[in-house]
Amino acid sequence: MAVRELDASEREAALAGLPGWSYDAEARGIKRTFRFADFAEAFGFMSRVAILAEKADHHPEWFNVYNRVEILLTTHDAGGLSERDIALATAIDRFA
Ligand code: HBI
Repeated sequence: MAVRELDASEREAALAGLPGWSYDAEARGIKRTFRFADFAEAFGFMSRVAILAEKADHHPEWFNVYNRVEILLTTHDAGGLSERDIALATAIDRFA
């Protein structure tokens, strides 16, 4: 099924259910920063996200330094924010 970019109203509605995430117009995606007790916790979180991403065939753009993980979700195939990003963010929030 072709994936498409969400329009502004769809984006607003989706973000209402994703507290902690914000839309980055330049990156055309949603971003959230997570902070953990230490690097080991941060990396454990990244390992769990990696498994989700593989299962969803949808992968984050992310940055990690010590206990901080910054995640950007955007859909390259759609050229912006899509349902796939919302679904992955929702799954990530379940165990963040
Ligand atoms: N991950 N974020 C993101 N965006 C994509 O478009 C994407 C992906 N992971 C895999 C994927 N697309 C594949 O479906 C295509 O590369 C075939």
